[in-house]
Amino acid sequence: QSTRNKLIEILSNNQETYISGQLISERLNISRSAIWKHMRELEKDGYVIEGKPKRGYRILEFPKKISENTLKWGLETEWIAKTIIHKPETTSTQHIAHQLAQEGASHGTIVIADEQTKGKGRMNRKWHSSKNEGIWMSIILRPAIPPHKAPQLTLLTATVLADVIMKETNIKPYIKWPNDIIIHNKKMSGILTEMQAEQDQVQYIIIGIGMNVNQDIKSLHKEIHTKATSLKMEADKEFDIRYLVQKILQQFEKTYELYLQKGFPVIKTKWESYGFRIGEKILIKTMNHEWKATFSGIDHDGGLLVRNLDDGKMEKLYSAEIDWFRENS
Ligand code: BTX
Repeated sequence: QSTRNKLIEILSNNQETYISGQLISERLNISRSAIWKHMRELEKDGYVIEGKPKRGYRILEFPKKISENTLKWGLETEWIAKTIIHKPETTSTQHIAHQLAQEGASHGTIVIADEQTKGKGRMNRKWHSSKNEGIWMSIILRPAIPPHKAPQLTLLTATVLADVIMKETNIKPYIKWPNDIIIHNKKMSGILTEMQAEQDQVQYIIIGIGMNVNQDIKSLHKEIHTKATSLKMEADKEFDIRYLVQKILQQFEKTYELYLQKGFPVIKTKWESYGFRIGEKILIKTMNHEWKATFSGIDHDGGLLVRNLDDGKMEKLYSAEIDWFRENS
């Protein structure tokens, strides 16, 4: 751990009181003038530090910038994000998370980037992840659930994101099965769940969360101009990404605990309260098939329930793309 990080840690642990230069100097084994230089460096990075003669130093404000330290400041979680890997730029946080998970990273480890150069969506689609304008984060989980239940965690995550968006913006988001968060018919957020499993046991699951936060219509990539939106575009103000990440992590931990205790039904109810176009006609696409049906909701295990328009039969699907007819939109 660098001197700088140790210094931030000492200051963070003393939020209410001043900590004397003397004490810092002893703990870090550096001179008083070195401390003073470190403090100036921290201020350049956006920390607001108060220094009082005879009393010492304390942090008044953390920078809005994302870093391991700023994310941990004030984060109220028991197990999630105890380990944070932050990258200013990376190909995909999913890549890094897979590597870390294979090397044994613990349950709750998160990987977060300011920018992704090869952000990915499902089925090798691209996920545009512009610099400092969104949340590009992967969560490593080691849940004691059978592999077939993994998709439930995607639905769970969608309710977490929807809850946070609703709370912070007062705008009601919708969830498009299985993994899109939609506002005013445009995609605001996507979830990519990837799993490593052996027969009956999940080794690890990586939940990738992408959320557009501070993009303007101009900074949205031209490929998604017409079909994507951001929190800023919807709410007409900038959001503090660090704060939002903390809210998501806290809500995720709470919801995950609830899910382990009570099972999927609680998630299902919540999901359906945000469920997009339940009761309406939808177009369903699988690898080699396309048909029309009525969207009836999700089943107790998270499967998509649809009533076939041709024969009226109820069907349950676990992987498919859904869309709607032009006449509905
Ligand atoms: P998806 O396959 O449902 O959506 C991908 C599609 O969404 C693209 O084909 C494109 O049309 C559209 N799209 C691409 N970028 C954006 C964007 N920024 N906003 C809105 N629409 C977009 C969704 O896959 C899952 C996305 C997960 C992204 C996270 S970010 C952290 C983690 N790392 C990583 O590489 N992926 C995940």
